[in-house]
Amino acid sequence: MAAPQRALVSVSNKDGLDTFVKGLVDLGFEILSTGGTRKYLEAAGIPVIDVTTYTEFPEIMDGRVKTLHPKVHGAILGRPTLPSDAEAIAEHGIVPFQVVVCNLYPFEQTIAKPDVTIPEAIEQIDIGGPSMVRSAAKNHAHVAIVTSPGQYSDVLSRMRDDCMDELFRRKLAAAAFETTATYDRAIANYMAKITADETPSSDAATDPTEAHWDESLTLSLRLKNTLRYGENPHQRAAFYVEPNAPATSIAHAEQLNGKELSYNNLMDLDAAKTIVGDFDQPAACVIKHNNPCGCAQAESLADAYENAHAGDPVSAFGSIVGLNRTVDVATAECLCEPGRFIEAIVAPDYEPAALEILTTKPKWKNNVRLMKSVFSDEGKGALEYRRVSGGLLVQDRDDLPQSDSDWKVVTARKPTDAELSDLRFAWKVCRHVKSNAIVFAKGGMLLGAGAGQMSRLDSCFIAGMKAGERSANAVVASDAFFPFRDGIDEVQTAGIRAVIQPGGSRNDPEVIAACNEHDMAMVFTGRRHFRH
Ligand code: 93A
Repeated sequence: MAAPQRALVSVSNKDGLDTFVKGLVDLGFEILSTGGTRKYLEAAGIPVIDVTTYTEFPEIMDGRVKTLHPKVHGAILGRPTLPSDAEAIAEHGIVPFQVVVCNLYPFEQTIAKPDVTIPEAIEQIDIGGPSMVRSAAKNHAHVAIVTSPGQYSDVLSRMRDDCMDELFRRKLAAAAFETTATYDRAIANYMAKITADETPSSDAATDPTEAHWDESLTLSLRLKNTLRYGENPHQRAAFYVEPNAPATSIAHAEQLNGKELSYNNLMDLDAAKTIVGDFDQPAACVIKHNNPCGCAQAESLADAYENAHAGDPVSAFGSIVGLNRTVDVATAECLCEPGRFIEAIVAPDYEPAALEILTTKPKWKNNVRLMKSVFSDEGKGALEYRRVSGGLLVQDRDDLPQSDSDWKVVTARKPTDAELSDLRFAWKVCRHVKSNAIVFAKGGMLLGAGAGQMSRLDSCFIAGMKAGERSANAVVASDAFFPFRDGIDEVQTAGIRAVIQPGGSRNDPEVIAACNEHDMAMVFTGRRHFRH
């Protein structure tokens, strides 16, 4: 008599399992299962053989060893058409599986829990599951490996129609290896993270030249959702997220109102959040095309937003707004003043009354995207990736804090207290503006930014043009050194009284002399903040 068709079923996620396994039984399969899966299937009225009955070996060590047995792996890896394998199969009482259905312990869901302990996380590292998945994927010439409930209906209909061919099994195998690779990546990331958390900070490499870079880099990203389109309507787009992305990341932001997020929204929300996240005081920024056209810090969030909007009210039309405090009613009312048009907002939270305003006003209801996102330093210092043709550029994020004590006044005149406080503000904003970046500021408010110009002098013109008459007695920040005195002369004409920049040009003496001539104060920070 021919050996029965057998399926091994061992899953953590039981979604859709009963219907699928009933389908297998109807096709004549005998089902073997591990403890929890067997109980679930029996409760659904499906006859199951416990895998321990077949192996004649019990589950031991709290289930750590359930399927790690030669009779299981022999039944998955064996090639019944190969005489030597067929001999081993017969000799050891092995009954081959034609189908393996397995999904793994929920490791990622476990580590996503805020209060998870390391032993709890370790216990959720599945060993037997990936071993079966890899065995079955390797032997896809003989075995179909099913790793996701999303595959059930396709697998079943192919079996019913008798078209479970080797090509399809190979596709299933490819998906299976993808699953185990992603799973292992998540474990490796978690282990690296908990190890780094426990490493004394003095041991941590802060200088990128001292960092240890792996010889090869595997990024495992998971599709979160497809997007309507990319930067432009003719570009396809999707949002892939890192399995271990911190809770502070834009990937974990919660949408409370509004239309579906677009590719550009996500880019700008990320930029908005990053900028206001740098401020301790209540702060707001207004983003257009990934650059701040307005940014301010103030005593209250509403004032910060008003000043950020006032920075460049014309450009603010159709903007993305970042706020670093819970949105209160006063701020909500400023946000939806008539004539203003906001695409999306990101903030740590919204007071219920503020949310009520922002989700019920005409033009706001179901329209303006309101994002709630965790603000904290977690996730700072992460790596940054940039695709170029044929490769990936990887660098530390430009978010190391810098203290004023490294700064040097290089001019005869020292900045006044008010100028110094504006210089601090301007320097914070400047690193978030595309190079060449020139930022004019006064009173904790961005007055004008020259962004993304190919010449620093052009950025100076633009910042001055945007600030207009408000630049009288304002300060300027420049993301990199002034290569010539022309930039200084230009901002002086606009009314600037103090300058902050990294310094380090061969022409520093000429630039310092220009400032002294104009009785301007200048600070060198020693750190450049290009942003391309
Ligand atoms: O603890 S394990 O690493 N050791 C094993 O031998 C083993 N065999 C299956 N994990 C093992 N599994 C996993 O158990 C499967 O990947 C599946 O996720 C889960 C199903 O267990 P149960 O049927 O008892 O709920």
